Amino acid sequence: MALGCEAESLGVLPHKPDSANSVGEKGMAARSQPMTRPAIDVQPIAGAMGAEIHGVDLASLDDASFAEIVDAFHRFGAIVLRNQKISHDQHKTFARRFGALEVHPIVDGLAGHPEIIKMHKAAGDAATFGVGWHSDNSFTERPSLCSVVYGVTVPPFGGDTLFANQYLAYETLSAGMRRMLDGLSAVHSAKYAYTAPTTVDKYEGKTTMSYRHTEAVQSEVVHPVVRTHPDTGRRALYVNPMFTVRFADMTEAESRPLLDFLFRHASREDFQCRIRWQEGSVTMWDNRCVQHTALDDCQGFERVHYRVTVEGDRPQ
Ligand SMILES: O=C(O)CCC(=O)C(=O)O
Ligand SMILES: [Fe+2]
Repeated sequence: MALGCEAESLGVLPHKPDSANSVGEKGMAARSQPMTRPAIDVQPIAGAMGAEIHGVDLASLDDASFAEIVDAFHRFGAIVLRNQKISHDQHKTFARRFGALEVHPIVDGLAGHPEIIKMHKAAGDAATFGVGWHSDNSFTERPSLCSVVYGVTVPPFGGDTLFANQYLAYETLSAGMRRMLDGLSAVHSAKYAYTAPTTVDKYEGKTTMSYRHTEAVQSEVVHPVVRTHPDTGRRALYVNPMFTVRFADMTEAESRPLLDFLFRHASREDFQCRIRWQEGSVTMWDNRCVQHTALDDCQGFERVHYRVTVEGDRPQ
């Protein structure tokens, strides 16, 4: 497949050929049946990761097109499907093909669709959900496998989303650092990201998003610092500045210098891609090997996106 060669020469998230994952196998199967292959157009958008996809309709998606999407998802880490028009039910039906949907433990979902978060920034809002590098829901025991976000009201400029390839973040560390990190675990918590001052108090009256201050905010969970992706078999760095608070069995002060180095390294420009939204764009990313951040640079414009996340495995 031409794209596969092209993608691998770019050094982007190559798909491990011996992947044992069932969704991955469907992707491989589709490639061996050229007669039935749909006309889906996948264009890489940066050297490190990311692709833009045209020629699919998520409202009526056949299995062959889905297999192509899964294949691109594994190879590029973040993909944007342009020109979609989907209802909340169609959004959930598409995301469910990747696994069970999550109900966010802290952010309220839509009435009638608890799995869908409306990420709303009104014109003049100070708040933009998701600003700061992170991997979605890493503060939970089984963090999100992927996030599927539908852009509905998009500013004329600004409000892009940045992504960073965490396979590359791991692979570009020295052998000594990799060896040390391989043996470490880290504590993740939402306690700084979702405290009352950063949600309820700060944004009181200034955002339509609402938060539940459940015990999920204060709870802590331990994950390996380097995780193996269950589908691709590749190792990826798995610490992020929004939710990783310290190394296991160390204090926050002791952990800080090395964590700060890793956070800076993990978001290096040459590991990134940038997705510019359009109305009707559906962007999905793999939280097991990608970090992302929203950009809060569209003051004065309304921005509305709907997000669904799919439950993942316990990182290993
Ligand atoms: O709105 C964005 O650009 C991304 C927000 C975010 O972090 C997310 O949807 O998980
Ligand atoms: Fe996020």
